[in-house]
Amino acid sequence: MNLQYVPTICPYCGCGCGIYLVLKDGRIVGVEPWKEHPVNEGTNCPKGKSAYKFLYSDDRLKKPLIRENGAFREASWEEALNLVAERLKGIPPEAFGAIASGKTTNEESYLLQKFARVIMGTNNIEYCARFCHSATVAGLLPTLGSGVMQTSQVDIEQADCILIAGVNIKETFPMIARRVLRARRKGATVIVIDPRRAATAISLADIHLQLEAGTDVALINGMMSAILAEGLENKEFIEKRTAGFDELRAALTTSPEQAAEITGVAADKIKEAAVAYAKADRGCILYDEGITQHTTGTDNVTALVDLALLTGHIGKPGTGVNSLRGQINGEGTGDMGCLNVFYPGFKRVSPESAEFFQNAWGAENLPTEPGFTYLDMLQKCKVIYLVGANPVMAGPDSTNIKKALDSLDFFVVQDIFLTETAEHAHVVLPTACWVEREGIHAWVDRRVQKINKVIDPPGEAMPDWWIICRLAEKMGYEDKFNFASPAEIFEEIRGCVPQYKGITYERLEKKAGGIHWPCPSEDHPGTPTMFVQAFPTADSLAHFKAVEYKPPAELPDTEYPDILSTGRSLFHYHTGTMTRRTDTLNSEVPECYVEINPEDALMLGVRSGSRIVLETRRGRIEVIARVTERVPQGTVFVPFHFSESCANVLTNPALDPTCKMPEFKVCAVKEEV
Ligand SMILES: Nc1nc2c(c(=O)[nH]1)N[C@H]1C(S)=C(S)[C@@H](COP(=O)(O)OP(=O)(O)OC[C@H]3O[C@@H](n4cnc5c(=O)[nH]c(N)nc54)[C@H](O)[C@@H]3O)O[C@H]1N2
Ligand SMILES: Nc1nc2c(c(=O)[nH]1)N[C@H]1C(S)=C(S)[C@@H](COP(=O)(O)OP(=O)(O)OC[C@H]3O[C@@H](n4cnc5c(=O)[nH]c(N)nc54)[C@H](O)[C@@H]3O)O[C@H]1N2
Ligand code: SF4
Ligand SMILES: [Mo]
Repeated sequence: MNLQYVPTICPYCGCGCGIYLVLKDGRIVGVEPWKEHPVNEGTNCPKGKSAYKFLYSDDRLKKPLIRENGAFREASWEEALNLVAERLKGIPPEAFGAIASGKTTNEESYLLQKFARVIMGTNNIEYCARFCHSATVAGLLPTLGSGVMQTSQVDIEQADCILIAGVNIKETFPMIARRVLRARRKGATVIVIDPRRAATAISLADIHLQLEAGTDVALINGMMSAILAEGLENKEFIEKRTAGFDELRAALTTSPEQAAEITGVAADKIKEAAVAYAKADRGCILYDEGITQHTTGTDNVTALVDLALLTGHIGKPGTGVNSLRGQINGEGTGDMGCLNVFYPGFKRVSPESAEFFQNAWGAENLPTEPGFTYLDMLQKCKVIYLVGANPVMAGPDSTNIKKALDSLDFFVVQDIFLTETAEHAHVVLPTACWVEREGIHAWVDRRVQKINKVIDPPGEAMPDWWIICRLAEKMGYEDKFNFASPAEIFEEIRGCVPQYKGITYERLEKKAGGIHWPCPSEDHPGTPTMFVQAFPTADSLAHFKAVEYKPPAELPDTEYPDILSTGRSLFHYHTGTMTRRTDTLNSEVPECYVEINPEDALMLGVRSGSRIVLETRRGRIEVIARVTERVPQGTVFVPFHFSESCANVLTNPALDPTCKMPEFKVCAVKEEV
């Protein structure tokens, strides 16, 4: 027996935990802890412990598929790529769209945007960040100049007050929850803002502000009024490092009492939380989808920025307004320019950026106007090339998304499984993933780490980077996609993305836990904490921006009397393509469920385990009831991990007007038995 232990990084959430894969005769048979890895120090959540199982699923895609007479047939790479290249040639820029992935490596994401821009001439390139952190970018860029997480997750331990807004870290960022617990043991106060009493509120909160869904702006404005009333604002910080304070103060009319009326949280509790955060030496805000996934997502994020600026809790380790990007490459794919308004390195789409990349790539006529956003692309483009996303389950109002996909002239999907989305494709291309190829990713705290190739992909599956290069070749662009390895692609990235300039494969091999970008030179240690000296704005200052409370787009009425909220469970990941194929995880939560409050359950006459129908203006699904006090009366919660009873049949596609984020977290619903 030949056992090998190979270190790598977990394929799931944004924490980026180290694990050891155990190989027996070249096959992965288990996972062991990696004790020296600084993110997790040997602990892993259940997903990490069974991380490799999906790789060996019998239904991995092993050959390209071409749709013929309504059914898929297997094809050779040569035939499939020739067909795709043929169909893409001559498509006008505005008719083509590319959807990138939070799962592919930086090298692969970079190539896909280069394909869209250089070959197809369009900025129609998007990825799941539109449904995740578009509100962060829209909220943080004008105020702070950058939309990234500002402290290393490790340094959260240094905070003495942690405000957790709309993120259930105990289930979704378990290693960050571990840091919060350690900080709390050292005396930190933990405030949780969440309409649900989910695992995080139960296990970590000293103060739980259980607000009505969608009322965060009112709550935070109320907290700021309380801080000003007590004179607890950080005058020195405001004076030296910010602009616009007087305007904020003038606009701030919501008292804690008025906030209490809107949010349902007692005014005293709002004041208590505000004072605890303001008095802290290091206050740390952690937020995620409960803040961003609203028609007011941009405003919610902006209000949190105002709160951090008012108290000066920004620019030191263990402080900041920290957006938690949840995918293995949620940060990196954005860094690589897979957004309709950004070239790589967050260079905003403009004639100057186009010129910069024309020089870098030896390309001509790069697009200078923003492309369509994700949902617009699905509606307006005729041809879509989608790499590693599952919008039929992850997009709002999925019935409408299926319709849009079925009306495309040509649809190519590149995935590891025949997903709910791939079912609608004309051509499906089988890819390698995770440890079947090498490359780098950027995790939640801009932590860049490298994943090495450990095993071969199944059948004829090939890495995403290889597929994109071959396709570019067939389109006549071999010279610009002439890469023999991810290492060669990364060298090009280092040349045109300044944040990554000092990071090399060799450095990453040597340093467990990787390097935080920005890293401008090879002797630079990386940057765990942002904004220490200055903000990356035109005047180096942070800018206050007052926002006013606006209600969600669709509130309960007599026909649909309750609120539906959607989100995640510890044991599953997103649309479940990987976790539903992992026996140890799927057996914990084998099917879709709805959390319903005991009072509501009593009125309906249901118990845990009963089947109930949920209906919204978009559609109906049947699910198993979980009667629990995790949700307040009048609110039900459904995870979006399951193909049967897909939560997104129900959700409202209403968008934030600034960032086009759908309102996944609030719509009106009725329950029936
Ligand atoms: N197990 C697991 N972990 C994951 C993922 C996964 O699918 N499974 N996905 C990863 C990804 S990509 C992401 S983006 C993150 C997401 O991580 P989270 O944001 O933690 O995920 P959600 O379950 O969507 O939970 C958001 C929380 O916001 C609360 N909330 C709902 N509405 C409101 C509101 O109006 N105001 C406030 N303040 N809170 C509200 C919900 O009750 C819920 O507790 O998780 C990452 N980690
Ligand atoms: N109702 C509701 N909807 C939501 C949310 C919510 O809270 N509520 N959250 C939103 C958020 S935050 C996010 S981030 C999105 C996620 O939305 P998506 O990113 O669309 O969902 P995933 O299931 O992560 O899809 C990733 C796909 O990539 C495939 N894959 C894995 N590895 C590789 C690889 O190496 N290469 C390729 N080509 N493919 C690979 C997987 O099989 C899977 O099909 O969902 C959003 N949708
Ligand atoms: S916390 Fe995230 S990265 Fe760590 S083992 Fe769990 S899913 Fe993997
Ligand atoms: Mo996400």
